[in-house]
Amino acid sequence: MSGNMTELTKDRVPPNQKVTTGFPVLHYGEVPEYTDLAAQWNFRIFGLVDEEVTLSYEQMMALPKGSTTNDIHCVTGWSKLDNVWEGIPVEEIVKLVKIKPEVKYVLLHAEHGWTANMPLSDFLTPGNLFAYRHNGEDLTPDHGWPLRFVVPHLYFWKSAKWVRGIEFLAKDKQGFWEKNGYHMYGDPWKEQRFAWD
Ligand SMILES: Nc1nc2c(c(=O)[nH]1)N[C@H]1C(S)=C(S)[C@@H](COP(=O)(O)O)O[C@H]1N2
Ligand SMILES: [Mo]
Repeated sequence: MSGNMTELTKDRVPPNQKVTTGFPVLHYGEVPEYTDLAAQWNFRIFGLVDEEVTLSYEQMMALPKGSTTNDIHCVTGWSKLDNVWEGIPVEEIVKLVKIKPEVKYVLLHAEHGWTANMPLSDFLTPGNLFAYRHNGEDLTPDHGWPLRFVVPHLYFWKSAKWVRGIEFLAKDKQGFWEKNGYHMYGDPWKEQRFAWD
């Protein structure tokens, strides 16, 4: 049985990744603490849009819900298979603004000024989600509560924890890890770990 399992999972694990059953915590900086989300939290959709939108936590949670399943691949070498995420599908958020035709990239903004970039088409990929639950439980603060982005097909560093906004851009702009040497795109199947890969 476990032999079969190995065969089955082999195709799901990109080169030089090891499967873990734990859920490692990885980020730069402090885990944000909130005592009152109504007062301390909002979500801003801005950049090259006709009219920018700011949502309260309550407005965000009132949007239609969805779920997605992914295999996490962290650039540091661990993979965690079969994660079920519940949250707000990316298309429900994008509906709230009119994106200008020249938009080609997105920069996600998280707490403490942390950012992550990706092409617009990767941001809009069906299955991407602004998540608040993982495997049937509310996200813990360590893993990005109250809200984190999940982009299943890229290395997990693009899945911004404590996400607070979306900026639409015409030109690509490095995010936090990208400024620190990580790849601009981050395809785990092509091992795009670092800028020079
Ligand atoms: N805001 C923020 N989001 C972040 C990071 C970060 O430093 N800050 N690190 C990224 C990295 S490198 C990884 S591997 C995942 C880790 O998510 P986890 O701690 O839930 O496993 O979060 C990503 N999202
Ligand atoms: Mo990572």
